[in-house]
Amino acid sequence: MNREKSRQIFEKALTLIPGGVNSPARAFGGVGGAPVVIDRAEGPFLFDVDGNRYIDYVLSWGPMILGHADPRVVEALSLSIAKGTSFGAPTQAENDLSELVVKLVPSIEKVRLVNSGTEATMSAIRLARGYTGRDKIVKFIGCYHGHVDSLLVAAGSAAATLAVPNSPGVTPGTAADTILLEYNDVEAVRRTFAERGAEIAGVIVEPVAGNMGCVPGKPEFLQALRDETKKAGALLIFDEVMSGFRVAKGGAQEVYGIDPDLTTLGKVIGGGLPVGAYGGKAEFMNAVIPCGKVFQAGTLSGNPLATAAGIATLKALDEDSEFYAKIDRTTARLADGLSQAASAAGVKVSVQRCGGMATLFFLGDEDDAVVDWPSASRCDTQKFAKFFWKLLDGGVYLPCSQFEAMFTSVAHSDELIDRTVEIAADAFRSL
Ligand code: KE4
Repeated sequence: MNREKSRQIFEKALTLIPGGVNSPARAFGGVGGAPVVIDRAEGPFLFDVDGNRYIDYVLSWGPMILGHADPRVVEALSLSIAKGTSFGAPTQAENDLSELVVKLVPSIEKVRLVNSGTEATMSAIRLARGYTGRDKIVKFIGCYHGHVDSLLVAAGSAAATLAVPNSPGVTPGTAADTILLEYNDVEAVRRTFAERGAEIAGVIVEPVAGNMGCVPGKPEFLQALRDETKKAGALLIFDEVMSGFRVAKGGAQEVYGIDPDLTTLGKVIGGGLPVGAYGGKAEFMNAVIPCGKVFQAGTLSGNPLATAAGIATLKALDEDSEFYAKIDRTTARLADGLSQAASAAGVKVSVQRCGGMATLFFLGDEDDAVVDWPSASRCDTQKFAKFFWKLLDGGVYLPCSQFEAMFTSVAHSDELIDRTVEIAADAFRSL
C-alpha cells in the first residue's frame, strides 16, 4: 500500500508533538513502523490521507459502536452546534444524557459528567477516599484506568505496550497508597482484605479487562470483590469506561449481575466526543461537591456538543431491541473465524471476547488462555506485530498492540467480517 502522504505528515508531527501523537496508544510502539494518518471515516471504514480504505476494529478505541459518522449523531451535532458550543451553565441536554445513563446502568442513581475516562476514574477514587476517610485503593496489575497518578502503577494499555507500567513522575508517596494485586486472584483479594480491610477506601477494577487485551473477570473474582468490599466498608468501583454500553446495554454489571457502588464510564457515552462520567448510589454521589465536600469540577463538563453526540448514541442503542444481539453475533463470527483460521494454519492463539470487544492473543508456550497480566505478558508480541502489518496491508485496521482490545460496530456486515477472516487466514499462513 502507498502511504507516502501519511509518512510525510507523521514526519512533521514528530517535530511538533511528543512522539508525533496526542496519545501514546496510537504510536505503533508495539508493532513498529509509522502510524497511518487518517483523513476521514464512515460506517466501519477508515480512509487514510493516501486514499487507502481499512475495515476499522479500533473505532477510536471503543466509542464508535454505531459506526463512524452515523447520520443520527451527525444530525444531533449539527443542530446543537447552531445553538452555540458551550455555556458553562446547566442545560436540558445534561439532564437528558444523565437520565439515559441512570436508565441504562443498573447501579447508577446519580451521575456526574466529566470530559474523559481519566477524569471519571480520578474522581471516583477521590470520592471513595473522601466518603470512607481511608487512604488505600486496590487496583489490579495490567488494568489501565487512565493517566491518574495513583493508578499509573503496573498499568496496562499503552503503559504496558511501551514498557512503562510505573510512570516516572508518580511519587513513591502517591504509589504507596495503591495496593496491587493480580487480576482474577480470589485468594489474594481475600487475604488482603483480611489483613488490611480497615485501611481500604476502595477497589477499582475493569470487570472485563481490555487493557491487557480482553480478559473477562472470573465471576468468582468479581463476586469476591463485591463481598469483601461490602464487609470492609470499602467502595467497589467498576471501571466500565471500555465495557460500558459495549459488552451489554447495562455493561459488565448487567452481564455479571453485580451491583458496584460506583461506576466510571467513557468512550461510547460520548459517541466520539469527549465525555466521561462517574455515578452510583445517591448516598455516595451526594458526597460530591456542591452537595457534599468531595471536590471535582470541569469547565467543559456536560458540554452541549458532547452531550448531543452522547444522547444520540445511547438513544440509538437503547431503542434498537436487536442492537446487542447484532453486536454479539458479529463479534462471535469474527472470533470464531479467527480461531478457525489460526488453527488451520497451526498457529497457537486464544481469541477472547465479551460482547463487542475481543482480543486475538498469540499465546506463550505454557498458556492455554490469558487470565491475568503474567499470562498476557508471555504472549508473542513479535508474532502479533507481523500479523498486525499483514492485516494493515490487507486493509484491516487492528489495535496496534497485543495488550489492547478490538471493537465491532453495528456497521460491520457479515461480508466484512468474512473478508477480514480471509485476510487473517493468509496472514496466519505466512507467520
Ligand atoms: P480516557 O482518559 O482515555 O478517556 O480513558 C481512560 C480509560 C479508563 N479506563 C479504561 C478501562 C480505559 O480503557 C481507558 C482508556 N482506554 C485506552 C485504550 N486502552 C484509550 C486509548 C488511549 O489511551 O489513547
